[in-house]
Amino acid sequence: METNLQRFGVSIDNTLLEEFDELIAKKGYTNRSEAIRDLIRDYLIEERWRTGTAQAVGTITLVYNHHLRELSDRLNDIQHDYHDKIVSVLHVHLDAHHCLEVLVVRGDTTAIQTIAGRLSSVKGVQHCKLVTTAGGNI
Ligand code: NI
Repeated sequence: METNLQRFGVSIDNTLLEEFDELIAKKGYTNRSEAIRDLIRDYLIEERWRTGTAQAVGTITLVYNHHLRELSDRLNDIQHDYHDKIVSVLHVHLDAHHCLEVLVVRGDTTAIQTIAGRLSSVKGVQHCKLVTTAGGNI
């Protein structure tokens, strides 16, 4: 066993463990340890985001109707306000009316959440989803 690994025992209700085992099997885990490690990582990342102190990376996905008056300009203005946090933007013309944009964002979690909040609140944005990760430091 590697020296930086620790083993610990967990007491858990039978039913809960059975459900957990079924779920992780469906997801393709071959053992509980890896599933539990992933859960702990997710929990830690979520907490870093919640407290707003961490540096992180993420994506913001937007879907909007580009025919709405001034909508594209509003979204563009907001993105320029955060030019130092937005690493890259992918724009896809979904059909004759709708656009999809994926923004790769990097910075402190508070700023990233503010960007997503401002973009999602623009009238005419049909969907806005922030996906966050820890930027390789977990
Ligand atoms: Ni477009």
